[in-house]
Amino acid sequence: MSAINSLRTYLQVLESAGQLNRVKRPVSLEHELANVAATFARQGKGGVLFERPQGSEWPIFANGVVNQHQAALALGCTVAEVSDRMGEALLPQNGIQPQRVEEAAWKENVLRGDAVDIRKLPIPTHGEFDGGPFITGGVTVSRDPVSGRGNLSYNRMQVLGPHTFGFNVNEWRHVMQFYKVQQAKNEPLPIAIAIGLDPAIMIAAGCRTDADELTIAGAIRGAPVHTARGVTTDLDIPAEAEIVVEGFLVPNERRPEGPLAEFHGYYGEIWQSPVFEVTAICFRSQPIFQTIIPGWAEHIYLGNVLPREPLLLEYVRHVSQGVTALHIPPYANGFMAVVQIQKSNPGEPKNVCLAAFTAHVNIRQVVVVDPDVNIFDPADVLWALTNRVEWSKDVFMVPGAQGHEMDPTSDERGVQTKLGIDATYKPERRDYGARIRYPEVDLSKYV
Ligand SMILES: Cc1cc2nc3c(=O)[nH]c(=O)nc-3n(C[C@H](O)[C@H](O)[C@H](O)COP(=O)(O)O)c2cc1C
Ligand SMILES: [Mn+2]
Repeated sequence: MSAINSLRTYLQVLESAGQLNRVKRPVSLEHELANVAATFARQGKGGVLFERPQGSEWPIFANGVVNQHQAALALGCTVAEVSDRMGEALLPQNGIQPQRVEEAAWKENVLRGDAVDIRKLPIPTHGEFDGGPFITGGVTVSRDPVSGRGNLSYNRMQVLGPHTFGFNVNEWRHVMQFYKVQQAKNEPLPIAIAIGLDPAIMIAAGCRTDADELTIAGAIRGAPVHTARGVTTDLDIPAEAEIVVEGFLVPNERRPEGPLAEFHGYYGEIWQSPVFEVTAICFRSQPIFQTIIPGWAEHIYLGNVLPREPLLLEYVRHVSQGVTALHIPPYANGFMAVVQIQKSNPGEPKNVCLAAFTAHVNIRQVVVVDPDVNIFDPADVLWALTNRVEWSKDVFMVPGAQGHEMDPTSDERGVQTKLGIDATYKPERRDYGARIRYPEVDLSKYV
């Protein structure tokens, strides 16, 4: 069973691992906070707790999972085990059902009716061209009106008024399916937004499954997630959340919402989105608000890295017994995979590329490397690309293949060229002997 069962216990774990940075000086919610968090992420320094965001009594946490070290801490495993741990957590038979409890700290403070004003929440405006303040790090809790099962998802929410959000939801999402069922009856869809959560729930909410994503969170924790009934909805909401915003999606109404920094690295368009009317804001005393920097490392980790590596692993292992590790690097927005293999045949790396292309539509570039290359280090991957690829022989393309419609290199229907690169060493071409290695040492012993 994991020692982490709340945001607060996770912060302790991050702090003891040197992956929590406390920012004590006042920081503006408008762009500055996002710029600081994005810089910490880019420099590999992990989580940030803004202790004094301007105009807010509540601290704000950003960068829950922005690097492989944090992913390992969140999943309770080593850096190399992350994709296998996720694979286990995603197996339906390993799911652990949530457990309902009476008490929840967020019931300590409840604002309803005229007391509701979402503009008082410390919601940052992140990207330079974002349309305004957006909740990006809240997890949507909903329920299938037909089967009654629970559901978690991420939906960005733009502040449109004192108790109104624009609520982004793509056509093929479960939440959209539930919304349409209610809309046909002209009835609202109750939802609750849980903010300030442990990483098991954050990771589970980014996964696609037909079950309640809380069962995946349970599998990651090795224990059931406790939930409590909402105060104005009958939804089962994670009891350890710092803040809960309850309400409903209005049937048959759409309003413009956007733009926002998107996962592919550009700003999206303005969408005509459902409207979320808030009926209650609940929070524990001195709560911690949480945000995800949109279009940056955590967004990609939760949406495109952790949920997808297991399926890719399954496909590449199917064609090669020699696969030793795999990573979808967050810096490539989920469009690339790096596969490490101990090859036994010179043609094997190319088969591995083909398998990765077909495992997930988003995968456009695959780089295959040897076991001596650190797939989590972009510099080492570039080293292999530079020193082990003969470009006229080791690269192949699949033009006219299907990719993601929002991939910046594909056309409007997602048609694009996939690229496979065998960046393994070819001793049959030329013998170089050993690669230079200076083993890494613990620098704290020397400085
Ligand atoms: C940080 C983050 C933000 C996301 N924002 C949205 C969003 O605004 N709209 C949307 O439809 N999907 C968004 N997604 C993707 C879905 O939330 C996610 O794929 C989820 O699994 C969908 O669950 P569902 O099918 O159960 O509704 C986001 C994912 C992440 C990780
Ligand atoms: Mn779902």
